[in-house]
Amino acid sequence: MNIGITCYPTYGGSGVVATELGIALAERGHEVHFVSYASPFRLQHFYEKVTFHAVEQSTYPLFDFNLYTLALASKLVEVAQYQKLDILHMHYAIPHAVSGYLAREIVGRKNVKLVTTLHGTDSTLVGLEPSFLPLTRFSIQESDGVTAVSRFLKEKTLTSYNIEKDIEIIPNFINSTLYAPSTSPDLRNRIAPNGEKVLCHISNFRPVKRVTDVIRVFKLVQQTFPAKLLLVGDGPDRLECESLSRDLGIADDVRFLGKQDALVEILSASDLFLLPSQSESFGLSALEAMSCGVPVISSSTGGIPEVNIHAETGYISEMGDLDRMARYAIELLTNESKYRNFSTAARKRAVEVYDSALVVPKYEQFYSKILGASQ
Ligand code: GMT
Repeated sequence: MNIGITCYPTYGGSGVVATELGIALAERGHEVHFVSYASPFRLQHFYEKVTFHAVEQSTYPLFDFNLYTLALASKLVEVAQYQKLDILHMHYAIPHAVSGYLAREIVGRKNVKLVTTLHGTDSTLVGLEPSFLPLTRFSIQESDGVTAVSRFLKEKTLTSYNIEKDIEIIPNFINSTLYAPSTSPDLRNRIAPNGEKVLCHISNFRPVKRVTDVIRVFKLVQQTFPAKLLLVGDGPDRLECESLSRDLGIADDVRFLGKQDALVEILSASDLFLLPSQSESFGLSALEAMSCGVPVISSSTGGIPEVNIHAETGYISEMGDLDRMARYAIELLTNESKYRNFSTAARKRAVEVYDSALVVPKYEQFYSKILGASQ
């Protein structure tokens, strides 16, 4: 198949999943064309069957605003026509599904099919804002196929937009060969030279991630035994988090690492992953941690409980119940055999349920179904 993929090229779960999907599809023999304003950050190597097409954004004195949605639609038309695309696969509905809709209408419904994958806030938050709601609803309804990354997201979408649409659940996935526990003690010794426990959190530091909860839970844990906290990523809440860790007197034990590519090394040097989000359709970072054998302490929001199984791969608490999260963290980190069982179960679940070799074929089957439906 010839597949066009549009995603956000920056750090973020939807871009990661879209890029890894494109790479995996290319490795399985498909022609993949990424179309976006910049090359996806995860696309770091040369792949025979992968091409990137940049969306040019023209400036014109009359336009005080950005016309990316339209420029993307035009580029999708060009790529679909010249590369003979079968599928336009839009990741994150806003504004991609709208551009995809325009492109498909121009190229012709018989010539190319539109698939939209909902990732989270595109459907549950931003998409519901009055300025976007009619378009989000319309583009979901008008897509030839829609997938959601969790059962939670599917159900939330159907009820929020009051639509009847077949939405296929295709969960996020991981390359569990790449995301595997690595045994190098070097990094760990540098992070925790006195054998301290290491807690970790990775996100884009947006308010929905509640990174300040991570810091407060860490403070409670640290009152029981020496520990270090690794915070990976960057975003609007980072400054507040830095000053909170100073105010709580724990700044020396909290390391803000910023955006990092070496996630496997960092996760493998960690004992526990914290994800106390207010909203999370899936929680790809939790899956990355699990694949590296790191149990997860998370909130119960959204699709997280579909990924992190309570009392098996980690623990789940009500969002904001910091005492409970800290109690769970302490319980796991002070009971060696329980910890080992949780770590093994986390890795096992990542490999047996979410490995890319199991999930990528579900997208291929979905594309075939959509293409078959039109013949
Ligand atoms: O929806 C977002 O907040 C952005 C998006 C992203 O690009 O990181 O995150 C969502 O998609 C990820 C990949 O499918 C999921 O793992 C995240 O849970 C989801 N975020 C939210 O629902 C808040």
